[in-house]
Amino acid sequence: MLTEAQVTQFQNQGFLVVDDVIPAPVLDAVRAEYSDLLDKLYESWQTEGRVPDGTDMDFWDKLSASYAAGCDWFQPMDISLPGGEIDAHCPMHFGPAIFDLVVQSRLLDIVECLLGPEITSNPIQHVRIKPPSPQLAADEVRAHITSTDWHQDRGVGHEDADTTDMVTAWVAITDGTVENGCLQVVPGIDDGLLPHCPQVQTAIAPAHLDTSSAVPLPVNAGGVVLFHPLVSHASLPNRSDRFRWSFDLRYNVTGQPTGRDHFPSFAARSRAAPETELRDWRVWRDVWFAARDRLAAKSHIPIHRWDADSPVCA
Ligand SMILES: O=C(O)CCC(=O)C(=O)O
Ligand SMILES: [Fe+2]
Repeated sequence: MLTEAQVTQFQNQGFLVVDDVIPAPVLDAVRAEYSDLLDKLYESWQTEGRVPDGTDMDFWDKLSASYAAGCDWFQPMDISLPGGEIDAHCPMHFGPAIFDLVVQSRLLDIVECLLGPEITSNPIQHVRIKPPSPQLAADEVRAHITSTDWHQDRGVGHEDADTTDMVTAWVAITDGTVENGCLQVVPGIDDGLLPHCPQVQTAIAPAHLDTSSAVPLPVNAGGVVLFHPLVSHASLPNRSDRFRWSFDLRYNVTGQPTGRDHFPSFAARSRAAPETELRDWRVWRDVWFAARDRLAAKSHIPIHRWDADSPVCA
């Protein structure tokens, strides 16, 4: 639950940091689920002779070794389809522990204070496990791996969701610190959607944002940063010697466009019709894999609306 002061802060500033939201056992279960997943990925890469022997390696060692070997763990660990062409074999991860996080009652209680009691789990959601900067490949540009450029979350969905009541919940799995690349924000809800450009990442067009008032948003593991979809934010680079791990989840008022309606969403909470809430992680997994099959057979649907040739992007 949020206090009135916290709700007011969110409404005025467009963001809010809340400590100690996710219970430790829920976090630990997510860590264990991802560790099992990486063990399996690593084993298959080792069998293919692509990575060194992992016998004495922990989770972080395996992430480092596979990244250095050019083996991609991001997409197999992500809780979404990619924005690019969708392949019928594209890996994703949906399991019981990450589902428990997405529908965590303490998290939904907070979201309910901001959106009301009819809450849909929005499909714009990602895992971000970010290596220390020196480990990054020189050509690494992915916002899920390296630092994230300035953007508004409204800008990463389709136009039909421009008036959707939505909130981003950025959940820290490791502590997020200034050193390891926590988020930063320009406080205040912008009047509207700023122009974005599909350059290295989809980011606010050059000279359309003054970042001089930007503030970093450190938060401990288990804490959550909440964002209004029109607040401008980015992440700092990871200058520490450890990985930084977060999930960004989004929720919107049920019945409104999600901004990626070709991806699956589900009722996470409904006070009016509790029987419509999704409670089984296997159904969640199955709808995503069914969406993959359906989308792989169709022509590509771009996830962003922005045009690199637009004059603001010059
Ligand atoms: O974690 C990051 O680097 C960026 C996250 C973000 O932009 C978001 O949660 O909306
Ligand atoms: Fe964002």
